[in-house]
Amino acid sequence: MQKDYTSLWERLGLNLENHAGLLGVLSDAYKNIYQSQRGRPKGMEYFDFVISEIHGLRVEEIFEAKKEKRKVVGTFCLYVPEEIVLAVDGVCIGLCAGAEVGADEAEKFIPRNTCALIKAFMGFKLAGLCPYVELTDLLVGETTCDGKKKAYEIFNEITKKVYVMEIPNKKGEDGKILWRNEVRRFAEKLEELTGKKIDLEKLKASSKIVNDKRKALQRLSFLRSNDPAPISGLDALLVNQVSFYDDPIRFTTKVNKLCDELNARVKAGIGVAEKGSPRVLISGSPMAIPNWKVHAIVEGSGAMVVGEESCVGEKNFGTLLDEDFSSLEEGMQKIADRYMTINCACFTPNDERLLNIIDLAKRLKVDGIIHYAIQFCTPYLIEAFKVKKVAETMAIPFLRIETDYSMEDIGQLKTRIGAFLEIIEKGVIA
Ligand code: BJ8
Repeated sequence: MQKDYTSLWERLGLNLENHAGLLGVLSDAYKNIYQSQRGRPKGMEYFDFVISEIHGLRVEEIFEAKKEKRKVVGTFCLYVPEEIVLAVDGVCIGLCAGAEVGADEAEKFIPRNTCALIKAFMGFKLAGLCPYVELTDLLVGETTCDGKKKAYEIFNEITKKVYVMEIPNKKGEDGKILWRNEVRRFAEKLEELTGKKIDLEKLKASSKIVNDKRKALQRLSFLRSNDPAPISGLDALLVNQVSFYDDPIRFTTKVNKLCDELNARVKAGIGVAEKGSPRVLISGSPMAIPNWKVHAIVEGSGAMVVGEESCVGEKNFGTLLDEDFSSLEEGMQKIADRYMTINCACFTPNDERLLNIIDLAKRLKVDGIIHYAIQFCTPYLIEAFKVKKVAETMAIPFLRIETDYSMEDIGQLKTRIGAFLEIIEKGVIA
């Protein structure tokens, strides 16, 4: 029997009627997509529980943390350094959403042809459906794509708590200097917000927490290299999505426990699909909760998603922070340098992303690459052409998908993905 959180949601000013509708839709989608899978690892029970409590227990935990004077920082991009938020004893929450919610409300402020991810974070707030936004003390935006950059201006007019980090467009020495200064400025902003000073000890402790989380996610990624895959792409995607809002220490423990179980499965030759099933890498725009559409279609068609080259995936944990620093200044520098290794399509050039795709395709032994871009996401849509070339060079079948959060194109996507998997199985490159 689930706890009743109505009074908490009421205190946070949510639209209770619409919110109940949203949770109902989410719960149905989860049952259909997730709980219908066969052979799931036992360790996924924790993540099922997290989803069943998506606006419950974690919201309550953060509400309690605020009573203890901890500040809550909401983010929309992988570039925001979580280590610094934790170093001031803050709570860091990723706020990107993967559902078509509040679009009508959002379109009163931003154009219809804005990407679904931006529309969703605006829509969730405007429709009174996101308890996490209401709990935040600071919303951190960034100068990545044009859509986000401009939407944050409006989001600040609505919420009055947006702070924007400047992210360079190029990774040359000038860009790196700009970014290092931005990381320091962010640390000062958080010290001012919390009234707490960051010292070496705190930064070392928070760096370890975030690195341990990355290491656990790396373990999961490496286990997916096995054939048969010991976990479905859907389940692995969910773990990655939950990493953005769960308590980081608890999350790491649960992922490591899951990985122990997967390790045993690998040794026993147990998988979630037959050995030799087509293996697919998905690359492109991030997939926030509950954006499970493409994975569900691929795996429902008999293939396995074995990796995500995206911010909800490899870009989040692929590089560890060098924790070997002996001064605050050196620590900040190493943090800035570590985040500069994220290969977002907002950078030009962005060749490291292509090299990373080659590495991943080899390590995960993929039979096909699907490039996924959210409609109107210009950076990823354009970069897809380079990813296609990489796939051609490696003689790996490639499919480019452009979609949004609606379910209207499900039939069309099933047909295209089905045809793509046939190409893989016949060993013919289109
Ligand atoms: S580091 S990918 S999290 S910016 S989907 S809003 S790019 S139009 S999300 Fe991202 Fe940071 Fe880059 Fe990662 Fe714009 Fe594209 Fe929309 Fe996007």
